[in-house]
Amino acid sequence: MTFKLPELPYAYDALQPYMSAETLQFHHDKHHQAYVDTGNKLLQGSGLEGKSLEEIVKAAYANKNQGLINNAGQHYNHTHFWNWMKKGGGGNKLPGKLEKLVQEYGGYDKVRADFINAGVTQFGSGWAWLIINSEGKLEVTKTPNGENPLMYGSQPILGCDVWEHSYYIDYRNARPKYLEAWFDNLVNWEYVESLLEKA
Ligand code: MN3
Repeated sequence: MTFKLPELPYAYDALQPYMSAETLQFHHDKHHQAYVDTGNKLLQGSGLEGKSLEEIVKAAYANKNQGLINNAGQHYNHTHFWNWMKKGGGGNKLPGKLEKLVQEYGGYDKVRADFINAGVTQFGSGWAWLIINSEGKLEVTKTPNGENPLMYGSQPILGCDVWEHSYYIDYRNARPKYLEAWFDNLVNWEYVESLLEKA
């Protein structure tokens, strides 16, 4: 495959005041575009050209191809990240399958607290995640830089970008405030549920 920058599924200003148009313009048009462009260069001659994005991400990690771990990983992460947000998102009304897994985990408040804590405690750049582990249970994890849970054999169903480029314009250094606002006001739980169907 050739990586291609997807369109945002909403207008640049749709997520205000929780994420500004300026942040989305830089984050989508500049940062994600750079991962796509660099990823396409690195894909040439890698032997992975015909594979799906998910297969490329897993193979990059297995082969210790650091360039593709970074850039294919970030292309996967951001392609989902735009869909993990929506105007009027967040809140504790969850679709059915997800609600069941959340209750098994210990409830919405525990998921929220653990997810925010994962993002706050990821040292430097990276991501906070909700994943489905190999036993089919919900788990909260975090990964550094461009890595993601696919590389470790789990299915990500929700991820939040905690690189500074995702929040510095709107929140400066206040990563906890960003994570709380993101979880409470932006998460697209229907998209999370749609990934569960595939997990
Ligand atoms: Mn990012």
